[in-house]
Amino acid sequence: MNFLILNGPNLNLLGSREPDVYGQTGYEALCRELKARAKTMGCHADCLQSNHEGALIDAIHEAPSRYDAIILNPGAFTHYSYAILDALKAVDVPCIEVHISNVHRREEFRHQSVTAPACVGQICGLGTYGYIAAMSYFVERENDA
Ligand code: CA2
Repeated sequence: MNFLILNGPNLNLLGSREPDVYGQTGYEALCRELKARAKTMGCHADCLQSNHEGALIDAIHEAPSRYDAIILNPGAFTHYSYAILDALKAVDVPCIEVHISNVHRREEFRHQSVTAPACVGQICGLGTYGYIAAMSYFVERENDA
């Protein structure tokens, strides 16, 4: 399977601040690890991070020609981007939403995801393992088909 691992605003800062919330792994190291884990599953993963809503939407629009599944951490766009919701609904590529932190233990505004209804499911609070769990789910689902 080919995975698109898409990360939204501020996730390029991983590892540099708030390690208690987001862990100590930097964004580049995370991508290296996720690509290596994809390989052990017999898959390929591309990582893309953007602080810009339109760039994330463009990547979602382009996904059908290249990817079997999207693993998306929309960052704070999770909580208010109807544009990302519409983009996910517009493409026929399954998506799992991942949050590194447990958003339900945090501020009230983080409890709602406007993007999750367009996803197969949502994983939160498992740290960066959430991205691996999402890949693993898609691989097992494919093997069951
Ligand atoms: O828990 C998650 O993965 C979030 O999607 C992260 C977003 C936040 O707005 C969501 O509510 C939950 C924020 C990412 C900010 O990442 C940083 C990483 C290191 C230092 C500063 C910010």
